[in-house]
Amino acid sequence: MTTPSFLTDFHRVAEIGATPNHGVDRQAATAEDRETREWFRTFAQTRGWEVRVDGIGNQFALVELVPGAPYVLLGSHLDSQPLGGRFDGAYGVIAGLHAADRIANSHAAGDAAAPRFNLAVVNWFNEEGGRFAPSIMGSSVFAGIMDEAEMLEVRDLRGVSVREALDQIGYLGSDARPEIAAYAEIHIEQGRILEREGIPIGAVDSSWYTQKLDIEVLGEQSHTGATLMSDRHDALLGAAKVIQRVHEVTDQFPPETLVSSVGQLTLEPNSPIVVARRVHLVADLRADDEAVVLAARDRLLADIRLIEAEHGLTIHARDFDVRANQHYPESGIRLSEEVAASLGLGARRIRTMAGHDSVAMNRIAPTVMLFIPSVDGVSHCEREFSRDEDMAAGVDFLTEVARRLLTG
Ligand code: HGY
Ligand code: MN
Ligand code: MN
Ligand code: MN
Repeated sequence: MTTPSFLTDFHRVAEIGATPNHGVDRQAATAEDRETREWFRTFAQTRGWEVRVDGIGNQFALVELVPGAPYVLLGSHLDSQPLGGRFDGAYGVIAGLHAADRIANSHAAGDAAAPRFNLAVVNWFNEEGGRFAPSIMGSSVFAGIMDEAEMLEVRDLRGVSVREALDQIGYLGSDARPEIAAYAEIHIEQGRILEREGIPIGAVDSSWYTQKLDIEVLGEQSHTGATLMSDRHDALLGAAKVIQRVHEVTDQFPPETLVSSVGQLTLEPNSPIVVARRVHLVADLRADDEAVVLAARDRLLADIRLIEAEHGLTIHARDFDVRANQHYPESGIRLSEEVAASLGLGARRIRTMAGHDSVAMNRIAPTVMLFIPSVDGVSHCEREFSRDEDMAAGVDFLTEVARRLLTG
């Protein structure tokens, strides 16, 4: 049973940055992001929990159960994609807060097994990477995978740095980071497997290899009417051919073994009668097998050289946001399977093609990653949806996982 307040809180947070078709737009360090952070802080402080903000804007709620002990950390991210879904990330943060609330209450009532650790909930900064690249930024800095000073200087397309943006919303913190004993994250699957098989819980065992290619196409600005075709060096035409090649290279691999898209493109000067001088685009390449991504990237780079020569362009391509395959610890998966049995909930092992903060945390602490079903498997869009009963079952599940991690 989950207290109705979980669903009330979930729907309350979904109103922050709400978009016309039931999505949200709460990009990192925007006013909408600040508003969810205020909600998170109020939830914790009304329960007497300590709240901290670290140097990259990660926000923590700390529930002290064993003075001086490390923390079992629950959480996910409240930032979203532009025109994103209201479940991605937010579900895991609100579920974490409610799991912590239930555990804190049972400890206060004296009817809980003696814990070895404290409990905390985190709202990671900039998991999505839509405004500031790379993604999974806050948890990667926390895990020591990315450098804090370097990430604070990353700038968005308008030239605003992470440092400036966090400062503007009052979340450029300096609090000490809690010591972590274990990490557990629950998230929507963002795929079709659990829904198709009618299984309420996924125990994530591995994540796909992913990387992005940051591509800059440089041509020559000219008049779309007065310039002879033989004199044109059209950056947008070159970019269009690069995008086409991304898909053609992907199609050279067995179906669904490699996934790719170009989702972001900026154009200069972007005028109807001016031949573009510069296009910036980002390609996202993912596969279960790292060798497939690397082979696809190499084919693409070779094709880019041909496009350069054919149109008299200069094209720069840079790997970034590279995330190696991750395998989650067997101990965590077995714990999830035991919890599923104790709650009478169906569960199955599942891989993730999407990246998550747990990919970073898995590098520094025993990590449990859990999924609930996504309706139609869609995400990163306003149509993203998960059912109340699946969300409620997930909160129950996460609470029981946290209880067991606390007694270690
Ligand atoms: O990269 C991802 O898949 C995540 O949504 N940031
Ligand atoms: Mn997410
Ligand atoms: Mn996402
Ligand atoms: Mn003119």
